[in-house]
Amino acid sequence: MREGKISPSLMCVDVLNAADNIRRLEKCGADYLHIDIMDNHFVPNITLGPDFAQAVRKISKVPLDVHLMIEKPENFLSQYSFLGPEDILSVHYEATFHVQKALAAIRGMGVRPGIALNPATPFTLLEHILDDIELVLIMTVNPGFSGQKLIPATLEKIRRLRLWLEERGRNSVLIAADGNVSFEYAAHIRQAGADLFIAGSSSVFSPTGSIEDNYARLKNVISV
Ligand code: S6P
Ligand code: MG
Repeated sequence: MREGKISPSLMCVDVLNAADNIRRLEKCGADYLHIDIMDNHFVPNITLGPDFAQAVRKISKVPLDVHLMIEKPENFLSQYSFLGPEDILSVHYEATFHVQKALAAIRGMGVRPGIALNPATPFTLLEHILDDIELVLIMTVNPGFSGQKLIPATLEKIRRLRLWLEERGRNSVLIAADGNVSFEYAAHIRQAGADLFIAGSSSVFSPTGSIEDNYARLKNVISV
């Protein structure tokens, strides 16, 4: 199994100490920084925006993993021109009629394209866009909010997706899990075959420990 990677979700940082939190995450060895962008249309909430993502880029060299939860993302990609070849930019399959066009445009920007799937969306829909993606972000909760409960069927979805990708010779495509990736669930998600763990209020930012202790604990869980 490949090494599991951690992408702390910056939606869960202490907002008034965001720069400090980011530096601490960098010292912990964070593999990516996950940035949730919402538009109050695709999901009923608003969180971070492209300016925040660009500001993070200025203070950190950690690759960014930008998760667009916005309708018609193809119309907003130019706001992410500061991203580079190590960064991931994910759009939702459900958010556009022109998903291949959006993914090809991300590739054209020199950024790694990712596709995000809501819990009810089957991964078999990816059959004809496998050349266009480097990551599948499986939502393990319905998108929009932190602090939700994982939907158990999504664990089986990850397991089957891993096999489905293998059958198609697409092992290089990464699988990310996003939503309630707790210390407990992370072990199951790892078993199912995920590569990237989006870590929010139920792990790295859990009030039960410091960022440093929580990060080390999660790393431990996914390193078995
Ligand atoms: C949710 C968003 C996620 C959250 C993450 C928070 O719409 O895409 O990235 O930030 O789920 O983690 P937790 O542990 O609070 O669910
Ligand atoms: Mg997210």
